[in-house]
Amino acid sequence: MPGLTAPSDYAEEPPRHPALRINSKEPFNAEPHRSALVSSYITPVDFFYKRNHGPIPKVDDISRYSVSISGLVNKHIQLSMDDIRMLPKYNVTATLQCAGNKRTAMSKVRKVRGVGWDVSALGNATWGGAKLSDVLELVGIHKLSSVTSLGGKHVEFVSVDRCKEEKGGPYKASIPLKQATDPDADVLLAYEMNGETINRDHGYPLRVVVPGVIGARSVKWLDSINIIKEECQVY
Ligand SMILES: Nc1nc2c(c(=O)[nH]1)N[C@H]1C(S)=C(S)[C@@H](COP(=O)(O)O)O[C@H]1N2
Ligand SMILES: [Mo]
Repeated sequence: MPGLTAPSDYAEEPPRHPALRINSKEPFNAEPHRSALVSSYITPVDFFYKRNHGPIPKVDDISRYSVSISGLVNKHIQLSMDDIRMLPKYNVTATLQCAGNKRTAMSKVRKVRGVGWDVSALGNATWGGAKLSDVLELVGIHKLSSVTSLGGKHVEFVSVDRCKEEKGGPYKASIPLKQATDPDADVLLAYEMNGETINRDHGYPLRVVVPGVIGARSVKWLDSINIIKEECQVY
């Protein structure tokens, strides 16, 4: 994995704001106090919830970083950060919410498994980056496609972080090709958050942002994109 590596322990985690309520230290899962969410329309990066499944990946050399695109598509490519920055840049203001938000309250009714979130596992940010629909055109997939000529119907995003849930395998998730190739769906490969370079906790150097669906689809530290037939089956 050129340029992007996943540490095997928590020795090199980034600094975090001390006011966050920590629900799990390793992996780091934390949310702000609810007052931080209502005090501004855009959630400041420091107070944006952090949801991780393993140690935070590191970029050793940004010039070696690239994202590969392959799978059920005729053309396979590798894109550097410069290639991605060369595409038209969009700023999309979108809310991310973890599917586990309010789990602590739900557990009072009936026991649910997972990180015990209060009510603030969500945030609203302005994400800056390239549209996935433009990126997929580089491998010959047209806008508003629901299937590729090789039978690909889903777009899978793969990272490098090691997840307990995946027996140490990398985090991944997919969305339908139709959504990925719809310019109006605003799916981004984002390198900025609130006007600044996205930080390590939120996916530096590049993350997916899929507006309108659970946060789990917005894969951080993007390593590769696969065009696949069936929706990704990971946890
Ligand atoms: N590579 C990777 N991407 C990931 C995750 C992860 O653990 N690893 N967590 C997901 C989940 S469950 C959520 S809710 C969001 C959280 O994004 P944030 O930490 O930027 O708030 O990222 C998603 N993307
Ligand atoms: Mo999540």
